[in-house]
Amino acid sequence: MEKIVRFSTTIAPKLLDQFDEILEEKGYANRSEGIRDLIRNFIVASEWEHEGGEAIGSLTLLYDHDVRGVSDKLVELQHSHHANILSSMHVHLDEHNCLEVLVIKGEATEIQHISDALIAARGVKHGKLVMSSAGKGLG
Ligand code: NI
Repeated sequence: MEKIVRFSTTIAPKLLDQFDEILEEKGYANRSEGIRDLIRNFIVASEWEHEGGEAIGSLTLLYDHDVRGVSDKLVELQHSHHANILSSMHVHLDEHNCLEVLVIKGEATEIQHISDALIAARGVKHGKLVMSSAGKGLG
């Protein structure tokens, strides 16, 4: 296991109380764990702001398969980016609604571009990209 370091900081008591309340609500065992997650989120956000690095995103799409052409369009878009789309899962939610979750790898701007095109397709009711990390740069 990697060596860990201890550091101290100063913070207004009210801000710390608010932080502790949220940690408790979310079930964190201690402040350190919460701070580590905040720092990792900060690093991942930074990775997405800088071009060139490898990132991972998961895209959730909700669409009505009865809308003419939507299924074909989504398949066509995914095939044209097959090198970036590592995996996809399709769930038939009911008689009309489909849910797809795609795992997309590549440069952040590339993932954003692919996701935007899929979300913008006619018939897609909701789409959300979760911007994550390939993990190598995270401690
Ligand atoms: Ni379906």
